[in-house]
Amino acid sequence: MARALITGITGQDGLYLSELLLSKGYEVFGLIRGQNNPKLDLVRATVPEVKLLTGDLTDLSSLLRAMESSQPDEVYNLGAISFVAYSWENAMLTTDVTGKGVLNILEAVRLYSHDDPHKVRFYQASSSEMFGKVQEVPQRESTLLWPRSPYGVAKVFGHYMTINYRESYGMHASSGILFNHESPRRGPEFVTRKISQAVSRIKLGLQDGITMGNLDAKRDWGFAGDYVEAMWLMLQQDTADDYVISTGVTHSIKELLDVAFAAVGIDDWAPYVTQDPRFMRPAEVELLIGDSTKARTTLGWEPKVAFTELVQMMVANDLVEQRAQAGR
Ligand code: GDR
Repeated sequence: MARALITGITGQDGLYLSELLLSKGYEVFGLIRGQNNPKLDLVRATVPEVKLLTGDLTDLSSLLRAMESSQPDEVYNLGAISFVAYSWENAMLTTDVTGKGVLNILEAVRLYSHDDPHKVRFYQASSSEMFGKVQEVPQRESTLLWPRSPYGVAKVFGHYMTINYRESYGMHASSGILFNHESPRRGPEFVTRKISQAVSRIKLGLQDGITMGNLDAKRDWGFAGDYVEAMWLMLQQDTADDYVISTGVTHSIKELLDVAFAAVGIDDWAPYVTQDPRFMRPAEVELLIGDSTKARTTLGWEPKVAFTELVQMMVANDLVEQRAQAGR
């Protein structure tokens, strides 16, 4: 039975990846941070078969212990402080976790597999945020990175450190440059879920409107369930490499609002939406659109859920959730 260790088990990707690996017969271990982590119950309820280990990406000794207890064949580093807007307010913490945390886990994998650099296959969750002020459209693996946030800078560090460990130590370390990926499990601070929750509450008469930031930014949004499949495929290749994972289609926040409000029968969302500088960022990533040709040809991967279906899925889920909460 293959064994996998996942950091960031409490996030949407950690949960979807756990389900995928469990369905393939893996024994799955999840690294969980802190005392009384508020998401512990969610993980236990969603994927009860996952064995949880205590550890923190900023604490190398805890990562070494996690490696020893799980003896993994594959390590997926999904753990990060992942909310871009927050990273300006907590740049150093973001650097420690999202950046230096990658070095810590790479080092734990290297020390654990000192007798055979191929003993463990490693996946790093890199991000389209690394493209920032885009230098090429669409963005591909070779596009120059120009991050626009402390989060993006930290991800660039992790990305190159992964490549460096691959080149220096011959480790099977791959980096997935994943464009935005969403699901009903997405945290409510991210724009898709913020909108799907608000739209559902507006429809149910629980909320009057929604306050937004920049409505002109464009993102390449896919479904998280499709994207974790790409992570797994990367680690099944003979050679480690870097891959862009994206749909190749971009939409603005305004278009996101169009689809989300239309899903509850509201054609004109203008009366419900206001903007506030509070939700604007000091530097914005205006346009993301990924070219995932390499992943499609080499991994045989392709996204299955398109933008409209994704947004409708999220709104449908939130309508049920919000209705249930309101009834309580
Ligand atoms: P992003 O996701 O920063 O792309 O990073 P997010 O959903 O937070 O923002 C997307 C775009 O929406 C604009 N926006 C708003 N965003 C939020 N959160 N709230 C608002 O009210 C709002 N109004 C407009 C933003 O300015 C931005 O342009 C996500 C994260 O998951 C990262 O961890 C990951 O690496 C990348 O996707 C790929």
